[in-house]
Amino acid sequence: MHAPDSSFNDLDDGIDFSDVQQIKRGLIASMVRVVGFDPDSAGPHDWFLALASLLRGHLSEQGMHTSRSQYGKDVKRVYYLSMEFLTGRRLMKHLLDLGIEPQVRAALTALGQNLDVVAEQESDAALGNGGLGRLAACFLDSMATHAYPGYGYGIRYEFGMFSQTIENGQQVEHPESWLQNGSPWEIVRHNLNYTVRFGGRIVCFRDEQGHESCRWVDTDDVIAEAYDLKETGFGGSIAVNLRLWSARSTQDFDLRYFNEGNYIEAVKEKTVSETLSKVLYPMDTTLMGQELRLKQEYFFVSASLQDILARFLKVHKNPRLFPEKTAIQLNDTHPALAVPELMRLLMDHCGLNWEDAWDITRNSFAYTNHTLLPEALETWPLDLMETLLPRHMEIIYRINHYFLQDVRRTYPGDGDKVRRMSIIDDATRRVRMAHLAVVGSARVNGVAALHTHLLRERVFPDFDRMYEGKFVNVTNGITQRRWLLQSNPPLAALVSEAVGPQWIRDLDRLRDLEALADDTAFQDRFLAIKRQAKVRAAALIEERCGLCVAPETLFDIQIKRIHEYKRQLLNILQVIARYNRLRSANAPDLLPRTVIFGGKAAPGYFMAKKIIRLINDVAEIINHDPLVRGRLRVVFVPNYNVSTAEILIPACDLSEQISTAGTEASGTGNMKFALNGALTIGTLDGANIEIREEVGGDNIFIFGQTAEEVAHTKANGYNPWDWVNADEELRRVIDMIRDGFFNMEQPDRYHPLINAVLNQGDPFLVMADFRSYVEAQAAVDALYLDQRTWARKAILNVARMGKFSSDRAIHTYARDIWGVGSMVADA
Ligand code: 4GP
Repeated sequence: MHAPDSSFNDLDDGIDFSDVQQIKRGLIASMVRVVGFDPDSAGPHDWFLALASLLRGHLSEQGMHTSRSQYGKDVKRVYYLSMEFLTGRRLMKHLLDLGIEPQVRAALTALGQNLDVVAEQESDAALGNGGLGRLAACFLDSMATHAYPGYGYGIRYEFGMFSQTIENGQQVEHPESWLQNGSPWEIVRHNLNYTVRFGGRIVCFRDEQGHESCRWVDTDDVIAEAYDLKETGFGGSIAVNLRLWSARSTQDFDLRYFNEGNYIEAVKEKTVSETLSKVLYPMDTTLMGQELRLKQEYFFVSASLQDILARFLKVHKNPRLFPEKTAIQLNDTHPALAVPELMRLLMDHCGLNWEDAWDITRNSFAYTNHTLLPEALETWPLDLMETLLPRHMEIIYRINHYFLQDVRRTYPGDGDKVRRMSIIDDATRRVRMAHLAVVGSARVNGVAALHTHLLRERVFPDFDRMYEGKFVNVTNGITQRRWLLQSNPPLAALVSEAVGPQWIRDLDRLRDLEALADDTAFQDRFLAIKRQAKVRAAALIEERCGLCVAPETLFDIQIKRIHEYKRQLLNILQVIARYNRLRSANAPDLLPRTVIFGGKAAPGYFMAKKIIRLINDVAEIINHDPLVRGRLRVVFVPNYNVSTAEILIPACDLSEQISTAGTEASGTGNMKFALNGALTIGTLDGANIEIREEVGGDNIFIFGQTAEEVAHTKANGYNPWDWVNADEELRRVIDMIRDGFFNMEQPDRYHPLINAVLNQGDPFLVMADFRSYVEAQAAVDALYLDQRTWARKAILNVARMGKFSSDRAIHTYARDIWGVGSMVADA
């Protein structure tokens, strides 16, 4: 496959990373040659760059070995197309994967540096909003660890998720460029680029045999340029490539303007094109119909598919083999334009006819849905699509035409069904991207058992009936490498000591911990580690919020995007009720608690921002009230991101997973917390249900209405006031908020919030679940008093988390959806 003299097994300057001296020399060389700084005066950030550059060379080498072996075996590959990859920092991950953390630490120490300080220099790459983006990052890790021939494609946003500060209790957004100081991990490939086209018109002609072919002409073009990041797996021998596209103008200067002396006009075109990869849309689970977003979607889809096809055609001359050698996963509908794009490439570039192209297309894709919220189902206006992507619109019309023929054949005379299932919504004149993705995919999956059930029953019932076996479930998972090994080294070490280190690749091994759940010596060590993590989190809170919190108190944490359905509001109502109890004359002996919130609200999401403010206003009053000192604190940790999660999750006693049943597709934070020995208080929603199945009903606090009950309550004319009026404690809490108890300076501040919840039907049943939530919280208090029993249950939670590894999820995708094998198993 490659010439023998291109072997690179013994590169002259290759470093033996088990040798501290060699690493040290390598670091100095990297500092001098790559960073270009004198090692004598270099600071931690320079050393971070030197170290990252050194590792990048090594990772690139691993990547090349992986790639050669994939070509050599001509394996089936899997491509993960995602608008978001929330990877967080990479340095420590790579060191752990390669197993060289102690050596690198020693080498840096010899150079007068501390690895932890150096690692802190890295910016947190937040190229994603929340769950769906972080899931993508966990999946790359599992694919690399288990040697699946995986490949990620996304966008190299210059500005990722905004950074958040809290000013006067309110969220303020600031642009955050993870690239401000450059990213030493990237391998820049200026010469690997594709043209992505927009606008223009279609010219079609027929040859003598009657074959029609079309050309897309007079387009506005943008260049997509590749930037590669190597994702290591545990053990470090395999690297999966994450290719992110950056937009570059096709023209640097428009010479017409330049010659007229109008310099600014001359570069305008360049600036406009390059905005395509400028910024991540900071909304999760909500639709925003902007043209720029649609362009971003097409931009990354087109570049990725051109690249995928080029790689395939390098080896295979026959495009019909494509589905045998390629599986493409669509992470939500954001990349759904991949369906018409592949059709276009196969027909207009490879010369295939419609039938063959369609056969290949629908056997190559699979689509994961991540949310049931109706407002998140993407649709795009027909006229916008026709203007921006005229060829794709033609293809979509034709896909829809044949598809609806099928529907009519299967259900003769059912015009309603045809209207409901159509990819085009005639009433609103929009394209339904989810329908396109379902029709164009071989498999569609939900991300937890309940979610998949509801997808089939409520969102896509017609499709489910028509396509038997198309809808499947793959419950989400998380990588234990980042969420235990890396983020909680003391607990990871204790676990390894107890059950051996195999859990790092096979999380089911944690099951052996069950035998130690009653062992008091083990419990003591477990509790000591929890306390140590709480001390660390307390330091973070002090630094970010200027607040002192006591590690002896129960740490009750809700960190995730701020969303009405996730019900941070329910949590803060419960906090207020607790505050009232503590202040009453016959205050019960309530356990001291620190209630911690964190999360970002979409910048235009009025209610979510109000909720943040309410939490902060309530915190302000409670934290300054001497009556409750030492018994209740409320903290809102600003700028929640992956790095913050890595510190807070190990410190958690009580994990809040309290969404209205039937709204949270899965959740993955719930898994991370339990893996780190927190007990969950939660509803029977998303993956909580499966967590309960695994850990046992005695080891989790479940409350609230089930998804079925929620539907029933709503169908029977739910009136939130009935619940408020029937519950004196709740009534008082609502009155306090309404009367401005927490915001005397502007007492009506929360009227819109109260009004929206109580007078507009409380769509997320906050009032209906309040009482049962408070009762569950009381059970938490009672149990926490008994530290032995608490520790026992927490240990059992850790022991029973095997199912929630992203390794299990990836093995399932590989087997049931992609039909790909592990390279190791293949060997
Ligand atoms: C999230 C879901 O809200 C969450 O329940 C799920 O665990 C996660 O995807 C991964 O599947 N959805 C999004 C989104 O992040 O933007 O729709």
